[in-house]
Amino acid sequence: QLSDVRERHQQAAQELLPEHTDLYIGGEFVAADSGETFDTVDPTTGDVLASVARGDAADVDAAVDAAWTAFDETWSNYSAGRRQRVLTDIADTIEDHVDELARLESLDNGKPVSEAKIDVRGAAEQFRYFAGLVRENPGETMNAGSRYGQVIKEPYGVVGQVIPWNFPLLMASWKLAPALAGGNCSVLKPAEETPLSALRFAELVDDIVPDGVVNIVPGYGEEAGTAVTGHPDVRKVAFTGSTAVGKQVMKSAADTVTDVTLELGGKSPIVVFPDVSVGKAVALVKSAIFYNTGECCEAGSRLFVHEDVADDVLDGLVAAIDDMTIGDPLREETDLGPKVSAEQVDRTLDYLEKARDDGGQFLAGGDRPDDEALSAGCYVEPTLIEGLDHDSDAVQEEIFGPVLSVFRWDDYDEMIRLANDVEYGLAGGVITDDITQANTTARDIEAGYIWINSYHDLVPGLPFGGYKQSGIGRELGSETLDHYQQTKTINLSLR
Ligand code: TXE
Repeated sequence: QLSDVRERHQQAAQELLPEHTDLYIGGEFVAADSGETFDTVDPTTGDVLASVARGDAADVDAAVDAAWTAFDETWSNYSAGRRQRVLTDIADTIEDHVDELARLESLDNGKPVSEAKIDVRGAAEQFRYFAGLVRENPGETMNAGSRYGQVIKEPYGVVGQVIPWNFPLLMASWKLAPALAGGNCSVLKPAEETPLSALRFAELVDDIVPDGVVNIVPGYGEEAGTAVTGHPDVRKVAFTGSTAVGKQVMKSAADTVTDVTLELGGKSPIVVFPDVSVGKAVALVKSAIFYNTGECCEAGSRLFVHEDVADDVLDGLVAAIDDMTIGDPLREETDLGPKVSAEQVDRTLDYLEKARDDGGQFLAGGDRPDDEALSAGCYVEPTLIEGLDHDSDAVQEEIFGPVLSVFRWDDYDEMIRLANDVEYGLAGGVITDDITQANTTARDIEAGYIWINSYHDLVPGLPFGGYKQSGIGRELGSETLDHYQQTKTINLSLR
């Protein structure tokens, strides 16, 4: 019943909403300079969850100032050990609030709470991993003839970070942990669809993090986002979002020759070989595309299944879709929640319409679910489409929804040619028990991250990022620290 869902969400909102929905600048919660706010909406019910301060360029200026003050007066004077302690304390605090943060994330984003818990634990892990790297920053020394060289790493000072709505707290942690570990202060803009977990995070770490080291400025992309990424006093920009906006961010950074890392869209292939059990293939493909309602940059959204097992795998997928619990994301048993916004639903449905026009056959889904309890929410059915040309829009472009395009193959070289025939190169999946084949295919796919016999399994320590138009730079690995530090060479003459 929709009325039950509404009641559950209203109660949860009362319990979970952060006390402060203002900007977090210099350790204080403050209204936007303009006094404006914007609404963040619960995608399950369509109800407004909260009005949040709408930051713009004036607020970003204030946040950048606060961040430089914190850098100059506090953070740059902290020893590595003290910084490490801050990151560890953040990790502990997040872990102490897993359930609360997961439910808040689920309210604001619509993701199933079981998946939100994985995000929140992942956020804590991220801070813990980079806490470990804080002290491993040895630099180099060199005897270079008549000179003695020191190569040291220094922080940029203030970095600007803009994140999307699909993994709000996790993305904040992917950005903040390496920035802080590298010795920087941050101005972070959460997505306008999902500002709440970042604000709750600010409340939780307020006593741990020195004032101004972390600043959170919610707002719209064209107002607060451009102000962060184009700010002349921001020395490094990190952006996660659409490829279209990533290109704009890169262009605006050119004006100030600011270092940029980008984590952008994807259209990742997942390849099934005929040797594997159908059950294993179905479980992995299902997770690759439907996890987080398909709102994953790495989602396995193009399935290449070998002809010999194709019928069985597709039948298995249709049955697995039938078994999925689509519903209230706050319930533990829910497998698929709503998409983040009505705009995202329209975008997905537009692609489904195009796929229909292009002759796609829908093996499952293809519309909003026909269910009264879901009628107010941003739901889209899990969808399987076969028979599309590989160059059709629904196959080439990132849909970012629960939509899988299916291709059968028996010619390996042709399959690899198609797998690589997109402008993206973020990730890929290979499902086979033949280890040699798996490694060969992993090398043949043009992408920054390949899973063999798993998917979405991201861990701190293993770098994640894209080839081609999926991005520049890496997150999660130790090399991320390099993106947040600059190299200084000191050449001492011994003459
Ligand atoms: O993304 P945007 P949207 C893809 C996905 C999705 C599509 C559109 O295909 O359907 O993008 O989503 C901020 N300068 N991804 O419109 O606009 C914005 O406020 C600076 C993939 O939500 O890229 C938000 O904080 N910032 C992706 C963030 O950028 C700007 C995750 C992302 O929003 C800005 C999200 C500007 N000019 C969407 N314009 C992934 N890689 O995981 C917007 N923003």
